[in-house]
Amino acid sequence: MGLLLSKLTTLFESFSSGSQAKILMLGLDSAGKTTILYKIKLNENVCTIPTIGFNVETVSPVKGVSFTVWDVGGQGKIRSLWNYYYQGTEGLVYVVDSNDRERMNESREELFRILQTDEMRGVPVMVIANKQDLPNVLSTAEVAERMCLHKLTSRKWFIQSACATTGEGIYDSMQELSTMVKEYKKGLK
Ligand code: G3D
Ligand code: MG
Repeated sequence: MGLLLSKLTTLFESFSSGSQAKILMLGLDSAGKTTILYKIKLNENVCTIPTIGFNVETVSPVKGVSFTVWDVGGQGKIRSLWNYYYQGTEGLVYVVDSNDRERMNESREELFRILQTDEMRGVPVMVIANKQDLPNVLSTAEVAERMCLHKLTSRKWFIQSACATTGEGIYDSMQELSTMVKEYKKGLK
């Protein structure tokens, strides 16, 4: 087991503090979600459930933490199905391709649309500014600005720069997410 995975195992043990934590990881296609999922998976069971135009990837709970992943954007008719997966979510990881200037607006619109739903009220958001290894990408601060993250006032949020292919920034993002989720769960009690 690599260093990242062993650190994550320890983190996830404390993450859910003995109970479950349900995390969604969303973003436009090609943002890097599947790459991240494989970096953080602690077992071999990434399972893809294909439905028409809508592939959901899940990692069964590892140390009590489960991840559910799909591509957002497009697919008008499919959206109503998403609500089912929103229920009980305790943290959102939203992955952005820092190199995809053209779709930054679309990515922002999708994020805000997701967060508007009742099920996602107050749920903390970890934005991952991914692909920071590529030349001439938007900086993390620029991604935050283009994504209008300052408008997220009724929930905790954090932005982390990352390179999913090397794993850089992934542990830090999970640590910050863990802190936010614990705080959120305390507030629900
Ligand atoms: P998705 O699941 O959000 O759709 P993927 O995205 O994880 O499938 O990643 C899409 C492509 O981006 C993949 O390339 C993947 O290797 C690449 N990628 C993911 N993260 C990074 C990163 O941090 N830096 C760079 N340079 N590339 C990244 P392919 O070529 O396999 O389609
Ligand atoms: Mg994918």
